[in-house]
Amino acid sequence: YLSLLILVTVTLFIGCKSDKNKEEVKQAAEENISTKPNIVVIYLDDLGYGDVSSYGATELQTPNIDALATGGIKFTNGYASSATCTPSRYALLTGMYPWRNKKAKILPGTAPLLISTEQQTLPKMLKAQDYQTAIVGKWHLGLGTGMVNWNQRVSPGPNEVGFDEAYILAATQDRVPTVYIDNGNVVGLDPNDPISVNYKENFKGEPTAVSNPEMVDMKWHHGHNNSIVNGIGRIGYMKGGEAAKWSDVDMADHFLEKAQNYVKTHKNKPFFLYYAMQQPHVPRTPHPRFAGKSGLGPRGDVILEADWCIGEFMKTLKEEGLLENTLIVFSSDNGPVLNDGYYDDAVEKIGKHDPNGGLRGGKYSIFEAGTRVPFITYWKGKIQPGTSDAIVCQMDLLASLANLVGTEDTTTDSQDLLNVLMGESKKGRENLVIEATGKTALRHGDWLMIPPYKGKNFREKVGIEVGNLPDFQLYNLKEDLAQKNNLATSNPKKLTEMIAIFESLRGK
Ligand code: NG6
Ligand code: CA
Repeated sequence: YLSLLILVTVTLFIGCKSDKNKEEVKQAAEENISTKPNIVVIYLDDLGYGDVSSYGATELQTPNIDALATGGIKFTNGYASSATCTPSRYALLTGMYPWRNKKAKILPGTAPLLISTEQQTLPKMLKAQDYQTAIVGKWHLGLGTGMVNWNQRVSPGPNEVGFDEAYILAATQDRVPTVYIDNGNVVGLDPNDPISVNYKENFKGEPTAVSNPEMVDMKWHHGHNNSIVNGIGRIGYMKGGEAAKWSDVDMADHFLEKAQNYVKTHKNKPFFLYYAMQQPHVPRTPHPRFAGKSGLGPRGDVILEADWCIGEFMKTLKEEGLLENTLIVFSSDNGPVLNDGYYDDAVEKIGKHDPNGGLRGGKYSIFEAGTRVPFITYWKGKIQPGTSDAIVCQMDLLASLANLVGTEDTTTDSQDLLNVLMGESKKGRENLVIEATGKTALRHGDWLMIPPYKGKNFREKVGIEVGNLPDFQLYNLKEDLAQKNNLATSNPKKLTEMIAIFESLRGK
């Protein structure tokens, strides 16, 4: 009896103790949840404010992006920093206004790394807080220090500015080199078939879209007539690297798989994943599963494809038990364009779809459609769903996420808007200077002021009004979202106030 009693007591004691341990582990896990969630930035390329059904698209359904919007905060005044890719990505990763860096403009595939290895970056800040960091997808921030040898490890690059892991396409899908780069090394490169890249002149005897139009399946409209890869004329010349060339139609699946694998293999410690998708930038090359599915041509098809990828990615987070412990930020690097250099039916099949969502301009434009983009924060169980009209900018992620993970950043232009991103406050930015191909403008409250600019207002090839007008422009965006009524002469008081703020931020 006695030994039985002892046994029971001991068992009970151990049982209690292990319960207590379990409780402690659970508590620690919960604390971890609130202080160090995983962070995923899902970033599309050229997706417009009106390209998502939760932002008003009716001709196109994006159920997976909508699930983020309806389950999280849908920002209606969310901005990229710029109306083109490189500067927006620069601001997203460094927290700095891109117009402070003269080199922050659309880069060729041979451009040196734009971010200084000394600079503060979002992944560096998170790494210092014990995060694992990775980029999968489009980089377009330059690589190396000039004269890159693509047959050796290419550096400095993403690994040297804060990413532990980097699986990237160097520039854009329409630019050479058309190969994936894994932590600096070209994937699948045959050393007997070295890669050479040149943006000024062709390699002797190599076909181009001009010399060999019969080799081209997707006709070029403007630019995009240099080297031909997979039947598509590209920007820039490339020779060699045959086995390493990517398959355009498989790119979405390829990046998705990399993103899913990263999550699966890094889930035991907090991670930051920058999932930079290539859609719907040109060339629009949907996988055959999506070709023809939108009725809007390849541009619509690749938006459906991107939405599907996001759904699959979210499934992985769920299956791995990470959904309640992951903050997701969804956005786009700049606004929409239909004809960006290829005949791909984007213009012809647009029908009633309005990628601008009622905004004026588009990609390359200082008008709203250039920089105002879908912007969503989602964190299951943590963010209460809602809509916010607070002004937020992608550049603010650095300081906001610093606060989230228990540190701060006061060295950049990034503002700590964590409580706005979490839906706990609607007090966003007071001022924001937006940029478009060298032009800047000021958003302040409901107002937008564009200073006079020389040059053509209408970019004919892409069919977009970029905002160059000889006089000051002043719009009240709350009353006039489409920027139809220039109030610069009728409201001189506001204009003077706006100019003063603009000059104090930008310098005269
Ligand atoms: C432009 C390209 C355009 C696109 C853009 C960059 C031509 C004629 N046009 O110069 O097709 O590649 O650069 O887009 O070459 S971005 O989204 O990466 O900024
Ligand atoms: Ca872009």
